[in-house]
Amino acid sequence: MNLADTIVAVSSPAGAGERAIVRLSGPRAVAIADGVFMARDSILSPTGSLIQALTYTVHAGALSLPGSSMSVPAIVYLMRGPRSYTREDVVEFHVGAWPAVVPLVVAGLIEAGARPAEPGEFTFRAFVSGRVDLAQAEAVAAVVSASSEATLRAAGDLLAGHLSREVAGLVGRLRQVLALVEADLDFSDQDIEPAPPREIAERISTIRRDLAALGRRARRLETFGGEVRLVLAGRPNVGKSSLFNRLLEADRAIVAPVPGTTRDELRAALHAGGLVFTLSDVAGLSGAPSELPGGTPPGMEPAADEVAGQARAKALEAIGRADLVILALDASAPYDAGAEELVALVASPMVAAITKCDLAPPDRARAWLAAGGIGVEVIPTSAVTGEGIEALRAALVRAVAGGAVDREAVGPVVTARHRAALEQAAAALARAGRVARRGGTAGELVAVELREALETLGTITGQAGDGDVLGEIFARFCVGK
Ligand SMILES: Nc1nc2c(ncn2[C@@H]2O[C@H](COP(=O)(O)OP(=O)(O)OP(=O)(O)O)[C@@H](O)[C@H]2O)c(=O)[nH]1
Ligand SMILES: [Mg+2]
Repeated sequence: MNLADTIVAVSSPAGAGERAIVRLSGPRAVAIADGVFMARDSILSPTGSLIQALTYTVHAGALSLPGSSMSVPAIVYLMRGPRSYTREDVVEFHVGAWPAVVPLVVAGLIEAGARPAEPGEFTFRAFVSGRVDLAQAEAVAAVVSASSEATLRAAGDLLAGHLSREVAGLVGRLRQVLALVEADLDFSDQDIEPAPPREIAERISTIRRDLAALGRRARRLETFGGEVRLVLAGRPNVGKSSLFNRLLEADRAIVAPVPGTTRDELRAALHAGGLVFTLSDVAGLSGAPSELPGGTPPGMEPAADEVAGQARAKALEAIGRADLVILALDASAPYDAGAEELVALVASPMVAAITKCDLAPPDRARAWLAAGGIGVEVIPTSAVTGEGIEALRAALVRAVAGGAVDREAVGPVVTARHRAALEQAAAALARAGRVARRGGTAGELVAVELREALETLGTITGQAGDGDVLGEIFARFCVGK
């Protein structure tokens, strides 16, 4: 792709319509357009020449195309860079959408010196010129291919830069911490007071928490109008399988009073509010989530046996690919550090279901969530009485459709790629925090992990430009966008 070329493509959808739009962009756009266009009625350019015309002007006239004796009526919209979509000079020809004429116009403009645009090249130029970032460029592709109004609204959120702004905020804070760490490294032989390791670790852990919370608030673009992967997560024996059966109104999963009853993942389709969820029941998480990048958090013991280890790996995998998680908390049980670790693992939006409310009031579980600053919607339920089951269904639908999982702040829309980057950055921060807490000579290692987190977050907006990622993203575009 040579970005110095002036490119041309049909940028209106193929098929029937009243008008077709043929778009030119690049340094010679105005000159090429002027060569083929005869203005009939040009208010803002008395000479009739586009060369002298001001930006944001509209001109009615006709195209006389090289290699054709036909004259095609056209309206020209002229937008000079940098205030255009690509930040280059852009000229749009609006012509009748006659199937025989439109290709003729494109061929004529190529004859006059333009090159056919590659798929996504207009948006790619907008990206290269800094007009949009990568997340917004992806949104353009999503807007174009949106099949429902809900998807369109979701893509609009991405296009508006909601995600990019939140990521930029985190990146700024991370840079500050990195600067502190690097200052210690660079000036360690001089007489300045280094930042205490505790403070560094604390700041890293706050950013990591906010990053995890961002992941939880985020709404997946792919789930708008599509199938939602929903996973029941919780400590063993809290009543996940009972809730699974109640939600499905069927006796599908084995329920027993001993912890560790569920081993394999069990899936079933759950229909609610016009959405189709794939609901998964998995093993309760008791041991250390050591399969995760970042290793075993302190205070979590390894799995008791081989089967339990496999069951846990399956559960973690299911939670990892969930679009939405039901966090099951037992109203009748005490709360331990394990539940906190569990919450930290979940990077998807979450709804909390407090189970067994026929045995105990939901207050303790509520207080525990509030103390941990876990801002999710909380539904008290009982699989025995059926209390809260309808409310839970409604909350699941809201979490997807309205995005109101966290009532305080509706999260940004993300794609699967963005989610993966958020998770990877969180894992790097978890490692950085652990190393930082050790203090001593670990500064260099902390800096390495912080840089990794920064770079990963940079891939969301495209600052850390990786050719493969760019190629893959723009390959999904169609010509003309
Ligand atoms: N009273 C009461 N008991 C419940 C409720 N939900 C589950 N139980 C009981 O709690 C025990 C565990 O229920 P399960 O549904 O098997 O729990 P689980 O979370 O799937 O357990 P694991 O698969 O071992 O992780 C069983 O004895 C259930 O009968 C409830 O709402 N009220
Ligand atoms: Mg179970």
